[in-house]
Amino acid sequence: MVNYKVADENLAEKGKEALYVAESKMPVTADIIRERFSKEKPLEGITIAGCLHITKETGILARTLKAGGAEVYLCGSNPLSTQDDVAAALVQEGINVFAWHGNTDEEFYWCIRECLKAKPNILIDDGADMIVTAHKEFPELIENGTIIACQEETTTGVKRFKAMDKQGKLRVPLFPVNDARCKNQFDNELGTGQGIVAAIYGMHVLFAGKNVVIAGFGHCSSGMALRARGLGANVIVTEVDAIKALQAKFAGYSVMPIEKTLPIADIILTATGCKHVISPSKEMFKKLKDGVILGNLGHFDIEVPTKELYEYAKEIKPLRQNVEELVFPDGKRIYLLAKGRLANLVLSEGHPAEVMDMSFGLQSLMSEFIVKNKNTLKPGMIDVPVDIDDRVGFLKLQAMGVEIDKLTEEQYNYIHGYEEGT
Ligand code: RBV
Repeated sequence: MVNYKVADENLAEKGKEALYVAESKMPVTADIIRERFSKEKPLEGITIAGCLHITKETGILARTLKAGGAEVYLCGSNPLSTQDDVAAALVQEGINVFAWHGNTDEEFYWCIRECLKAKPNILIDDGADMIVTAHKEFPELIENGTIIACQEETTTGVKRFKAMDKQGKLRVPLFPVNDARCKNQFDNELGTGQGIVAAIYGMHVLFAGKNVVIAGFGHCSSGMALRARGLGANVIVTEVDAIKALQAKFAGYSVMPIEKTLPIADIILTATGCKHVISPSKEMFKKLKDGVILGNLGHFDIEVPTKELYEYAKEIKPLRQNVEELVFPDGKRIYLLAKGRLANLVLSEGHPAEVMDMSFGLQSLMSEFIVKNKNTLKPGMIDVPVDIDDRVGFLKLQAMGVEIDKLTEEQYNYIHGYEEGT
């Protein structure tokens, strides 16, 4: 029996088409790993719950985990990122899905709880909400060993787990899959980087000649700065980290405090993982330029102070799908993308399948790793093994038909030795 609650089961046919498109762009997850999983069934008897964006790419991951023998439960990791057609198609395939576009905070957590009620053995989270809920509301799943280990997909989630671990509150083995090279150097840099087109989808705006402020210069935001520059924008980077600020400066960007950018910014896009990148005060809001586009590509909707902007605005006009015009008391207008939520997922379809292939290839192999090593895993943060990270890299190259060199024995010894010098 499939357990589910989705928006509309009749959307399944459309969802299947979306999944079909993603299949052909995800050869590592959909072909190479799935083929082996189908034969070896490494996840037989295991229930996996994923709190992930319900997109066609996540659908491909679910298919691969199921092919490996797992019972799969899914709920959305953001109220606005669920693609209702994909959710409906997955239900038809026997994936248990609790997700619909536009659910309320209360419904969002209801969906998480429905997944946890299935007593999952592995949790794959994106943003930490499901695993934190398991700690708070389903402690027995941790105490009685039902949950073997967990996997985290995104930077913000990893940040939360590091804080939990430091305070001694993380009670499960936690693999920060986000931090693997095959994830953060591709999905974050290229996927979020290309996500700046959300501003184009939202407002059909020309980047060339615009002052585009990119808040942050980590893996995600540095990718965004590069793409914005490629479109001809005058890119200004804001940072709090000295080294990242220097990297931005030497990459040729202007660097300045966010406050100084407000009167000149045409577009402000955030991906810092922090809150209140624009300080939530009337004084700051008054500095914003008339017509500025504000968008967030970080995990939570508090980077741009959404709530305070709504409170300050005297009028909120829905303008286009998931874009609102906020009219300030002085008549100034600003354009808010995606209600301050991840514009790269809400206004477009999320990160393209080609990069999600690597992230979800890693997630698939990590679930297998957890099952194989279930008797030795201890609570706390555990890095993704380097050989699994490397393997995904090799598989991606193989799928793309790219060959690379191999070290000779002589070269290997040289690289690992110290005696040869001048
Ligand atoms: N992300 N998933 C998709 N197409 O399913 N797109 C982006 C997709 C993930 C990405 O890995 C990132 O770390 C996270 O969403 C942010 O919530």
